[in-house]
Amino acid sequence: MIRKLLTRRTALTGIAGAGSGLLLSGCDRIMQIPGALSMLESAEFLSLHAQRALLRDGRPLAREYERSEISRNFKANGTTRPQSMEYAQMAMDGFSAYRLKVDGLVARPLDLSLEQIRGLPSRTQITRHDCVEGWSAIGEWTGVPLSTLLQMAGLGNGTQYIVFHCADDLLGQGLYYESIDLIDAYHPQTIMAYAMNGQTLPIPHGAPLRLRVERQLGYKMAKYVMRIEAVASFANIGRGRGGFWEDLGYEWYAGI
Ligand SMILES: Nc1nc2c(c(=O)[nH]1)N[C@H]1C(S)=C(S)[C@@H](COP(=O)(O)O)O[C@H]1N2
Ligand SMILES: [Mo]
Repeated sequence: MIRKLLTRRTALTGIAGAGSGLLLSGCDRIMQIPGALSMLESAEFLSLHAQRALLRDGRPLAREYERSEISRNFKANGTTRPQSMEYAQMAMDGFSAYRLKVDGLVARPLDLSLEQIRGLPSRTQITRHDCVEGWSAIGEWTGVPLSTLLQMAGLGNGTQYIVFHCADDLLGQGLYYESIDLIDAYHPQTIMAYAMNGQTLPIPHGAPLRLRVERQLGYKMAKYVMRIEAVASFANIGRGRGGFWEDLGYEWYAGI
């Protein structure tokens, strides 16, 4: 609501700048309360309010399945082992040197080991993965809710998207990446998974950490995530369409 006010205020200021001046009443008065603007612009503000507002959006959960419905063969698709030396070295040591970075428009950038990530409250869900290529598979995923990480980092006001930077270069087209909006970022089934079907996440499925964003198609679910970045716009990332496949023509919103 306040974000709307801010947007409206910007719009009103714009109109005023164009010569009106008459419309600067209600919203702008709020901005004249000493400290209001700095409070609104503070990094803590969005994490509190975005969370509340987004949790209220009423979007249903994706269907969850029974253990007995888990697919015996869950295809691994796209990259099944990143080629870089850095990744190979981390994998050889059981990812003990892995660090997840959370940065961009955040108050407290994070730099977390797998151990620290596994120590956070977790969520387990059995869901169906649908690939745009026409196959589906049911798997059990355990990980930390993305909302927990975003709360720890304190999203800055102005954040519109969360970007996931991956370790793999696919098809010689550059590093895989993806982005989602804050509604999906705070959705309770959006997790950073480190386990699949009760086992440590296998390399073909994105070890050590991969995104599950259960109301979208498979290509949104970034594997081999190294860095999570809060941004106002993804125009300057990759080729500017919000993801690896999006840059090659797929839809940014891949809802199912
Ligand atoms: N980093 C990375 N993430 C990725 C891909 C990829 O090639 N690299 N492929 C995507 C596609 S198209 C699908 S269907 C799923 C496949 O996940 P899976 O290998 O666990 O089945 O990962 C998605 N995330
Ligand atoms: Mo896919």
